[in-house]
Amino acid sequence: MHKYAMNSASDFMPVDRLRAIQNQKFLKRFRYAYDNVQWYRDLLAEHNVDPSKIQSIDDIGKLPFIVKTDLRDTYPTGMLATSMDKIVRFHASSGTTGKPIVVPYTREDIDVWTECVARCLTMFGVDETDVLQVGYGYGLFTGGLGLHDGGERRGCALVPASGGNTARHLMFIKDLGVTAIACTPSYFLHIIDHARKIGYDWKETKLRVGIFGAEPWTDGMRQFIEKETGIVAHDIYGLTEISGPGVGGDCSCHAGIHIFEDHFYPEIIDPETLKPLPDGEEGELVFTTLDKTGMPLIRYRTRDVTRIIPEPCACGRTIRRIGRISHRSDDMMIVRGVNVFPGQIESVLTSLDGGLVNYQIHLDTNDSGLATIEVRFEATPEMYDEFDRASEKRDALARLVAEKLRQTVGIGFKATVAEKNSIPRSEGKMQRIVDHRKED
Ligand code: DLL
Repeated sequence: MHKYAMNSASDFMPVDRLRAIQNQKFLKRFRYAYDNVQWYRDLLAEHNVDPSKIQSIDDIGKLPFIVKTDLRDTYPTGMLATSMDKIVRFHASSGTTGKPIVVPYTREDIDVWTECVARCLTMFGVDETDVLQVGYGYGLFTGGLGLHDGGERRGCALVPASGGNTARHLMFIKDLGVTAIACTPSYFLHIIDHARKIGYDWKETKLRVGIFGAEPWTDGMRQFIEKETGIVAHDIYGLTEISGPGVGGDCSCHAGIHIFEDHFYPEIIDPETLKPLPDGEEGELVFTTLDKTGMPLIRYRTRDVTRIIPEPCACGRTIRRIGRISHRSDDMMIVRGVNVFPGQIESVLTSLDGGLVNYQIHLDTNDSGLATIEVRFEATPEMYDEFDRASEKRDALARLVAEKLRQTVGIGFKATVAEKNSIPRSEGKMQRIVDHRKED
């Protein structure tokens, strides 16, 4: 029996009990980090924090934040809180620049993580009767092994397909009677695209659940996926620093992501003033790990932008929800003084007749030094006749999209209908923004 046997009862515990557990775990974990990580002691000294003044979780606001660059600066193991013989695995998150963030896991850390993924699967209605195909990459990325371990704990039959080889994904879904698939939403769109090309009939499969995360995606994308394939699409959230997938997920109400608060304590802060914001207000998500022994993190700034949803969920779970991650603060583009988010652009594209299209956002500067933003998107056959490239329909479609974007965002856009299959597909996380201003 695992110490953290899959225990969905924790999702439903009385709120008072949950808060008491959080308080008790927080005090223990804070003390543990202080006692075992020299870097953390130095951080508190730098901020003149007397650890004896931290007497309950209500004092958390007195503590400084830990940010991504701290983890890079202490690469590879400067925040390790235990001896190396207790570490059983490393994962790493790929930074686009500089050193990756390396996260060491103890046996207990893997156990909590696995339990949380299994709790997510329960929430998605997946159990031992299911065949789960994992299309997240296996390796340093947490997606593959995280879903794999959690799926095994839930008792599923695992198909560890990893990312890529789209034709084989489709073949196994049919031939192995796969009922649930886990991969990035952008990779699943690619799978759908391929399925269309080969005349694949989703009705001939047993697939009924999709487990999508690791990158922002919209309700429009969910509707498209569900309509196209007949499955129910669930959202799974997580980040390497905190443990990996399964920090939270959405229940069948699809009204936000339940956070496994008995292991990860969430706060929302104003990223400018760094002050905590009340439930309901949007800001940056901050986590404190309540159980981690390898690399505990107290008040870690995720850069993900969302809000805590104060209302109880109709499913009866008492663990709180956050709104879907609309974007990362790093993904916010400032164009001619206006804040622009990829999600706004995606919602315009998903509102078009004819379904969802692959797209990319290109930022540049024109000859007069003015910032420009171009949305390149591939049209579906329903949108215009792809064989008639010079058609007025194509130009009209581009004009329509540019106008809708201008109305939604409030600045002028260039919209271009791209050649079919000219926008790169991704087997993992899709890079939506290409910033040519950074190329010189
Ligand atoms: O992406 C862990 C993961 C794997 C989550 C598989 C879900 C499924 P990282 O590579 O460290 O870890 O990236 C974490 O991805 O801070 C968010 O910005 C983004 N992200 C993760 N899940 C979601 C989601 C994994 N469901 C970063 N919606 C996070 C929106 C997400 N963004």
